[in-house]
Amino acid sequence: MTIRAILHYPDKRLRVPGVPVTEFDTSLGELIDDMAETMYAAPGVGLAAPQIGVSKRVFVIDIATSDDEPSDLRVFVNPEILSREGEISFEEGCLSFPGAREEIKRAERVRVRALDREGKPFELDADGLLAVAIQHENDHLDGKLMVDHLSLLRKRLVHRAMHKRAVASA
Ligand code: GNR
Ligand code: NI
Repeated sequence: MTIRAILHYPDKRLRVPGVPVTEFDTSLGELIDDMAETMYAAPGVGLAAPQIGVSKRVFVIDIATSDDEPSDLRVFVNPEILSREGEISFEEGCLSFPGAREEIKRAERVRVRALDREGKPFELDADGLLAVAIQHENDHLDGKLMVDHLSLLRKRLVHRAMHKRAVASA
């Protein structure tokens, strides 16, 4: 397993929509293992393949963040959000926007259909942080980012903060 480099906004590869997975082979398994390792190392509650420069419809989530909770890795391949209900405002972070935290409105509950790493379909009802994370990761698969949910003012502020950070670390 390998920890992969996480792309930072405004890297253009974050805007490339993922293509559906068609082969459930060992290379998909390796990608998923690398994504999980990269997510845990960051650490983050989720990671989508486009964030490591792989334009495929795959994301991983583990919302068991505290040290005493057992880890609970969930893998979503070719996910589809079937329904959304309610509204929740949540302070989100994104590994592709280091240091940024922004209040974003999402559906409070979602029903999602996806394939697991073997290509077996499953459906899941989620609420709270899991529902927020599913919507956040699903956005990444469409090249959609946190800033796309913000007002023009907040978007500019985040853009400038990320630009400054990139210049400072160059
Ligand atoms: O680590 C992450 N935390 C987080 C917090 C609130 C809402 C969404 C997230 S996802 C983020 C990891 C990430 O960037 N996934 O794409
Ligand atoms: Ni993100």
